[in-house]
Amino acid sequence: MEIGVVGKPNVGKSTLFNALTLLDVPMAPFPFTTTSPHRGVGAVRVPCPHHEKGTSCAPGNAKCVDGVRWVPVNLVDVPGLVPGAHEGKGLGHQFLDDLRAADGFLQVVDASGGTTAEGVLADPGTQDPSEEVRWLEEELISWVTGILSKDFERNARSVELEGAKVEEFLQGRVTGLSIPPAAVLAALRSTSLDRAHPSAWTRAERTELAKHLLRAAKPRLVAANKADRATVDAVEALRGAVAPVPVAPTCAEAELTLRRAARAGLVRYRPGDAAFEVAEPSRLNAAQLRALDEVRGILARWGTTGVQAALERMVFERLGQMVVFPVEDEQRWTDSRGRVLPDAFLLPLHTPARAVAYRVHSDLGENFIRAIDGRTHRALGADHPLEPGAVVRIVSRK
Ligand SMILES: Nc1nc2c(ncn2[C@@H]2O[C@H](COP(=O)(O)OP(=O)(O)OP(=O)(O)O)[C@@H](O)[C@H]2O)c(=O)[nH]1
Ligand SMILES: [Mg+2]
Repeated sequence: MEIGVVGKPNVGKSTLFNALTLLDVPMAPFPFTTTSPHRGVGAVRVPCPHHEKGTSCAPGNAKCVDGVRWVPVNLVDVPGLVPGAHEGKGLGHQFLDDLRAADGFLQVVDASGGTTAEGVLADPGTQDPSEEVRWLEEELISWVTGILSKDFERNARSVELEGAKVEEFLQGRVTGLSIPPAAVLAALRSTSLDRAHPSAWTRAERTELAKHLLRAAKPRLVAANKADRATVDAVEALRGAVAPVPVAPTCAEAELTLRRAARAGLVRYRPGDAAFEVAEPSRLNAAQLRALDEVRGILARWGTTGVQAALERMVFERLGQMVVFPVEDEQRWTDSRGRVLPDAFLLPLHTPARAVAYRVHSDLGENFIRAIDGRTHRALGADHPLEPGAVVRIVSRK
């Protein structure tokens, strides 16, 4: 699972990325601060089932804090895109190829309307953030159209000659874009393309197909950032204008301030919290206290900074993921070394038991016999869909 953080320049993509990953990639109030993609790891929260066993857990991959598991999610921060990027404007869109593996896009916009399409600061309220949601989709479409179209006619003709299936041909074209076969079929069905004659498809028709491919396979969520400078009405207007793409207000700068202060032990704050406490006021200077006061005002107005919530909506709502806890002992919920609930994996909702086994280890998938539900102790067959929060043992040959 990987999420691409995308958008026009200077809207706060890197700030949001740094807040989520606690990395330190450059941020600045001008466009094209980021010139190449950065990868990092954020985390989403789920309740840890360890309390059901009346014991604590021993997490390997996903830390547990106060009964909450923080499950890792990969993130990619890319340079800003400008309208016309596919024609080489701004930094072009070559770097989008680093988003091939992304399962969805978190688009950061300046909800305060204070950044031009090219990322230059302007007076708040003078720019319309819904515009960038529209044209960013167009840039993504032309990127996918380009990938789809390479040597298209010649290849399409040989598909026709060989009588091969057009959906398999298309799947081959978009391998590496991590678009599942079901999405290719769904996209094809949404168009009225003549499946028997792909070589006759025009560029416009391939563009239409790319649009449906993106809609079927790459869900988007808009982070209405710089919400500290935006009005609730502006965020609502944006929501209305970009529906059905959902909008989540965020204050990336405030979240970054809080997470860094918490890491330094200056405040007590967990991402997603509606409040924080200053741990040691004497260690803070006047400027830091002022900054924290400002953050307090933002929390009072918006509830939270919205950053953690935006990531979680993306992962759970848009990408339809759930968390499963594989164990080796279904009674004690331990691995072979006696560690309680060592792993927490993100998987698509209702993933069948055997696919969960494959995710743990390909050997377990290949030699799958059955799974055992850690709560009911019932045996589950290969196709049995798992529920969010499932604790499950995989039984395999050897
Ligand atoms: N007021 C306000 N400013 C923010 C917020 N988030 C980021 N900024 C500021 O916006 C400016 C741009 O932030 P970056 O994170 O560098 O933006 P970017 O989208 O990565 O920019 P490029 O890499 O140039 O495309 C910086 O001055 C940030 O401090 C926010 O929530 N509120
Ligand atoms: Mg950046």
